[in-house]
Amino acid sequence: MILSSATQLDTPFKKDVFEGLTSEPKYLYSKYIYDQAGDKLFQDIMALPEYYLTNCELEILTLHTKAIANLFKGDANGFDLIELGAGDGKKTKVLLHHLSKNQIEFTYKPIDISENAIDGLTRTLAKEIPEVNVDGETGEYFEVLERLQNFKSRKKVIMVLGSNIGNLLHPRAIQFLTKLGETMSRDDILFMGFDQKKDPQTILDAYNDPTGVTAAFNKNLLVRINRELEGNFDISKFKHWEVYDPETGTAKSYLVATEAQRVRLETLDLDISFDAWETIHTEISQKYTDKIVAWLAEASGLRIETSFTDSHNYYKNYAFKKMKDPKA
Ligand code: AVJ
Repeated sequence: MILSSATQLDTPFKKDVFEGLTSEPKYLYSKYIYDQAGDKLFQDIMALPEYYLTNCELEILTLHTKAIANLFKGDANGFDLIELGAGDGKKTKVLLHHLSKNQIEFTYKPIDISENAIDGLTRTLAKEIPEVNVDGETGEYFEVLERLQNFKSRKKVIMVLGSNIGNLLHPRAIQFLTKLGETMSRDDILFMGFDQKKDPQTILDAYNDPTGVTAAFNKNLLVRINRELEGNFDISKFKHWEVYDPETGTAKSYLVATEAQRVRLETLDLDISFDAWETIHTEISQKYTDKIVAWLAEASGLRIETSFTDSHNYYKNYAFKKMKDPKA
């Protein structure tokens, strides 16, 4: 595993893949699943009967549209609605419809890592709810945080749906929430979805569907590496594996090598060897309780203003505000 001097790790993707596949144990970051094929596979996941998260959050936004809109709406100046990881905006549209029907003044600013997603969302919104002011942008969570500082002239609502925060281990989640809090003024709201602890079987099933959509989603990491880094992963020699720890609430995804093998990544001039049954850890999807969310909030200088849940209590959306007087 010697990197020739000619090989440049000149993009975050190259650097992260190199580091992840030369580490022990091996890992890859789940954010790299989302290229064009990955976006499509995630759409397919959201349509799976086992993947309850999307429907639960849609139910919450539908049942509580009015209360949520009232929480969001500012004074006569209106507000900016900034959504991180907007995706196809299916759930958000419920809110957007209500806000525009009630002539509440706001601008919708969807931000997503996928340019694809933003282009698609902007197009469908122009058709479906043309009254809404849309100003989309592409970018990653942590890099977008800087730009949020610029929204200070009126109330802002930062929205992160889909339990996307679940991809972060607690220390990183606190870092993320703290940074979000630093961009917030007193009346601003952070509105976030957190998937809740529940029957462990329900959670395992959601990440291990019998039709193999989730497996294909996970394996898309290898497909992408093959395409973008001239790799020769034999996808059929890796198996999707999911575990869930009901104590910590952490679901973890792996790709497991079903036999010993070598893989070459031409672009990185890198040869990687796998023992039989060696793992690549690819994703965590954290599950929460009120207690854990309250702890995360407190550690981040935020407080829970209110929360909304679905009819099964599977999922919760929390509205946070800045803590009144941190450290008092
Ligand atoms: C989009 C990160 C919330 O972790 O539930 C779905 C991604 N991974 N199935 C999740 C995902 C496997 C999803 N998030």
